[in-house]
Amino acid sequence: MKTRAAVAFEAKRPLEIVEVDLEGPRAGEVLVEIKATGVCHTDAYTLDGLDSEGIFPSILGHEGAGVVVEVGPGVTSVAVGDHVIPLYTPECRQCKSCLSRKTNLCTAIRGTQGKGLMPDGTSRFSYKGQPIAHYMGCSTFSNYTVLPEIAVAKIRRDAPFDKACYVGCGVTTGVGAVVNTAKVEPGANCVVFGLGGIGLNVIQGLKMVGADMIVGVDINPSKEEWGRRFGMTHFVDPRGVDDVVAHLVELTGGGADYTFDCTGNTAVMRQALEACHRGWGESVIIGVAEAGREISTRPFQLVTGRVWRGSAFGGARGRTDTPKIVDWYMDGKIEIDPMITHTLPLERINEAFDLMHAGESIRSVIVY
Ligand code: NAD
Ligand code: AHE
Ligand code: ZN
Repeated sequence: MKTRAAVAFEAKRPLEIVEVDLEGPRAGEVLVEIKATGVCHTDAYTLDGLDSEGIFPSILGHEGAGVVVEVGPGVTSVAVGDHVIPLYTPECRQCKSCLSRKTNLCTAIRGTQGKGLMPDGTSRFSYKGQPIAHYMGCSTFSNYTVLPEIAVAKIRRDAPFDKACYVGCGVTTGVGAVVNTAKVEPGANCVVFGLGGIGLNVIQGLKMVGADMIVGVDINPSKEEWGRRFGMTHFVDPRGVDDVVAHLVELTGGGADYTFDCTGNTAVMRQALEACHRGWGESVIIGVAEAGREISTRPFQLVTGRVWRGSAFGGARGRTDTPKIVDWYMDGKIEIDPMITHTLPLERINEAFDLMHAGESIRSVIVY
């Protein structure tokens, strides 16, 4: 079939809207009509040529929601008409990682996914006879996409696609980092670095679990109002203080119980670790750093009890947890609507990247 898609032909070049060819689902795969997709900073980072796994040409996008329109042979867990969220972190429930119960990082198809291919080692997308790579196993910047059955989460039918799509990355990543990765307890003092589409979801997760102090740090002062809207209690613009770590340690009475990096900046990651309380403070890295970057700190920071950990997709097990997060939204436990600052047609997708780079959006959602 033909489908409309925004193709990344080259790094650092605007996406081009073209009709691409899409092969139908093979065994264990499903064809999904994407109804809406968010634009995450990770899409921008890959398009900007900063992703060591970036492949071109490819169809980016990994924060979508849609409807199953065809299933391949042997598919049993979803059917035509089901509403689904594509999962860049699948859940096969059979691999060593899924069975360990220690991680959400299913390894069943990670190898081919990182090469922009379906699990059988081929691409379903092509343009003028040349293959186009899939992205993060999702490619939601295409109106139709093919996904492995283990990489779709079935969600309730009354959830609006243009909001539910955000659960496909940003909401789950932020809220999940609090609930699943850090397991923040009520009364904790916390610091969130970077108040964008992810950081604000960390903040609403912290509020939900009853954190005491929720300090937001951002170089964009317009983010103060956004942070307060979702439960932030204090705001720090790092450019307004001499030493941001010392300032945060003082503010939190000796250091934070939990800090979260939602910037992808390795210098900030160091600040986030060092702003933790001696003896027990834990820092969670959520931000994705540019290819070639490394983190550093004095080992003494770890010797004296601070903990560095990371969180991918909020530690959520895709097929199990994502539908529950959609329920939280539908039941009013978490908010999504106010974070979606822009809703655009596919033809205007490049504006979504411009708005993000200008710090003018929280989340832009593309509706097909
Ligand atoms: P965003 O662009 O919406 O927000 C980033 C925020 O960080 C902005 O408000 C910006 O002003 C702020 N910022 C930038 N530099 C800063 C600095 N030096 N100090 C303080 N604040 C600073 O991006 P997003 O969509 O929220 O994504 C945030 C990061 O999380 C990105 O690196 C993205 O790739 C990553 N991410 C990771 C996962 C995961 O599973 N680990 C999932 C989604 C996104
Ligand atoms: N491809 C990059 C790594 C990118 C990365 O860390 N991705 C996060 C999700 S970001 C969503 O917006 C993730 O889930 N990582 C786990 C995984 O298996 O990719 C690189 O550095 O090569
Ligand atoms: Zn994302």
